[in-house]
Amino acid sequence: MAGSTSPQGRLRLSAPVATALAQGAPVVALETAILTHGLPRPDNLETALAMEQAVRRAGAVPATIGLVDGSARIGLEPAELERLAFDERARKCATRDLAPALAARVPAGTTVSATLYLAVRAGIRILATGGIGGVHRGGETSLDISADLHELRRSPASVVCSGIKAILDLPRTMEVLESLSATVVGFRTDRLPAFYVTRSEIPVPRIDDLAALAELHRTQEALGWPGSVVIAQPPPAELALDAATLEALLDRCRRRAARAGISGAAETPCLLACLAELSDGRTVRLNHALAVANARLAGELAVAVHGHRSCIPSVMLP
Ligand code: PSU
Ligand code: MN
Repeated sequence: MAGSTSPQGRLRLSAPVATALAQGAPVVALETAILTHGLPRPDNLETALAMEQAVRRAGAVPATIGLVDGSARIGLEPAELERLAFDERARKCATRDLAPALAARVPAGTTVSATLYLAVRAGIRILATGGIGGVHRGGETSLDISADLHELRRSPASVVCSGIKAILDLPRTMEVLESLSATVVGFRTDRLPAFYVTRSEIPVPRIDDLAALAELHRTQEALGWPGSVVIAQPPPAELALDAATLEALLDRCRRRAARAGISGAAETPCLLACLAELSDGRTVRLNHALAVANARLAGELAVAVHGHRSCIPSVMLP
């Protein structure tokens, strides 16, 4: 079956995603800034493919979102995904960059903000990523605050992540999330995970089972809530870093970034790349593992939400 295209051709759904959405089957959106700017090649492609596979294994359909050939793809084809993964020109696209990147027909990986915006417009309400953006350290003066936070206020979805990236200012990020009325919960944890670190000091409401997550998702939908729920799952403990080790590495990376004059949208990719180098690739393995685990949980959540909606008695299902 062919995919579907919006009248202006700007939003293109792949055939599997279009079919799944038409049938009301579970679908999970996946972002691609992690592919173009978060991980080194070729691990980036491996991670993106493994995330898709994890969603499929959970029984849902992955919709990896990115910009290719002047349109926003909701469900990149494998060849497009590969092209994006190795394209040196690929931009990092947040919400405000969507129209300029599409108009100029430049390839781009979409951040959580742009992915969330596109996913919700396509009718997808569950998204998985590694870690969301937030208030950068020093953000109280630089005002470098990720557009992810604002999009979490305005696009309704459940966003499965490993909390907020540890390179950021976590307490201030939580304050902004509260001001923006974005709901945050911990999956099997009562402390906010910090991406490379399993837990921070910051308390979060704890949810222990999938059925309760699905109920929360449905309740936000029933309220007509305009924003998202952030579901924070700790990264796999066997690969996670302890907070002190991370801070020591980060200190060196920050000094390096400052010397190179790097700030703004380039800061997150630069710090992630530096941490990968100084940790001998451990953060890359960790990022891969946590992203895949989040994709799996998002897939399971999509199936749980969908299963509940079905009006077919379960005894009649094969
Ligand atoms: N998760 C990862 N790696 C990443 C990102 C998330 O494991 O690179 C990306 C997401 O796309 C997120 C972005 O939206 O980093 C935040 O960038 P900034 O701080 O510039 O808003
Ligand atoms: Mn920024």
